[in-house]
Amino acid sequence: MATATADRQQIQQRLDDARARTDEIFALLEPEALYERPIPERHRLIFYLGHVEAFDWNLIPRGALGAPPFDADFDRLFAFGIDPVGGGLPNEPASQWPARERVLEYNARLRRALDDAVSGADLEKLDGGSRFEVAIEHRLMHAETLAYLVHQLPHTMKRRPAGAENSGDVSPAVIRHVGIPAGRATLGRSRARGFGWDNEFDELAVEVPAFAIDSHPVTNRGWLEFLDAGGYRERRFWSEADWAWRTGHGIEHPLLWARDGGGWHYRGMFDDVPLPLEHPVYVSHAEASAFAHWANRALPTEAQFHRAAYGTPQGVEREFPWGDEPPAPIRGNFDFARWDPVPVSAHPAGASAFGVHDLLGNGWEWTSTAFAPLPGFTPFPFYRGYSADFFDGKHFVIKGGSARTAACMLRRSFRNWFQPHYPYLYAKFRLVGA
Ligand code: AVJ
Ligand code: FE
Repeated sequence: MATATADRQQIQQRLDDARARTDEIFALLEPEALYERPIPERHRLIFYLGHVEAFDWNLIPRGALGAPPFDADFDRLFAFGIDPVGGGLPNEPASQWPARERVLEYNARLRRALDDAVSGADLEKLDGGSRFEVAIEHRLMHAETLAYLVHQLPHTMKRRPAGAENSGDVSPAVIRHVGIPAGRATLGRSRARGFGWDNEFDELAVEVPAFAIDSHPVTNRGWLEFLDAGGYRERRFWSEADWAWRTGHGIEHPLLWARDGGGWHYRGMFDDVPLPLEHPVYVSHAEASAFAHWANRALPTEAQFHRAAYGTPQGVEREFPWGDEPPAPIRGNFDFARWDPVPVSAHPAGASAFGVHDLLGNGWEWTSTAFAPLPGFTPFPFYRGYSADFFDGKHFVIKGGSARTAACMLRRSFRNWFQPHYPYLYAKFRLVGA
């Protein structure tokens, strides 16, 4: 009984912390910015303001405890986000969305009602607490996806929090090809190990043949070489679909690069700075694949990423690249540490047993693996489409995490995915092959 109360208090605390993370993002915005649509494939920002609350209500009080709708119209309006495949972009006018004040009021009342409803509830009814984990991690994922949406707004629409300066450059990292001997990589998660999303189950051991992988991800400096070699102009480096995307959208450089008289700049969250050459380059899967063709190498598979990150010369596998200790700031640029990347060599204490750096944090890493279920996949009965809607061969697995990824989602089994022509997320890459 006492433990149940302690568990619930701890869960309430984690929910409150997650709420503070989404509140923090909205607090950056000038009020009118809420009606902007910074990314054509996503909703206007006002949607997300209501979404993280409506989702929680639909999932917990309404979905598990028999509560009525909180506000039937808003509960439905804010229920689900979008990820259109192959066109079909939203184009409704901003005036179609409710006023900011009404959404803020819905949110404040909903949070109070939700906290009341769950305070006396039986954890059994909440699928042993899984629904809380889903609510908390769903919100934390939105704290990250909101960050890259807000990243696209002009600097004049946001207020810079204290301590958000961009990090300066350091001496160039020496990028080596690290040889990884053949061995086992354990993907996924066993059901005995506690909460994971549907796509993390079951555990799957894969024998990975020997391969070589870069010690660090590709930097802005490395990308300049590709660009200067005509990387965006040479048809032969690109697959047919990727070339159509590149030419159709007139893409000639990474999304966050801007040319400005004197040279290249990086468009940071709050300001523009001369291109930081030692930072990882953030690019789409299509651009990363073209770079790999140019270099005569390849993107790692999901299993190769695991092997390089969690394998050891002794054969045991570890929980994190650096060992089994939980994530801490010296290990990498994650858990909301910053708003922008840092040099790829900034966290030697985060290197894997094989000496591979910057694997967790500082940008997710693209793999060549299409997002698909592991054997034993079962959708959550209360959220059937979370992963299953995206097993379409049109999304690729990303691993690792960014500066805006919460520590709880740095677990080894966590899998994330995006379309290859979606350049907005904080994603870097590294190459494998001789
Ligand atoms: C798992 C990050 C790809 O943002 O589309 C949020 C997470 N799903 N609400 C996304 C998600 C539903 C999802 N990703
Ligand atoms: Fe969502």
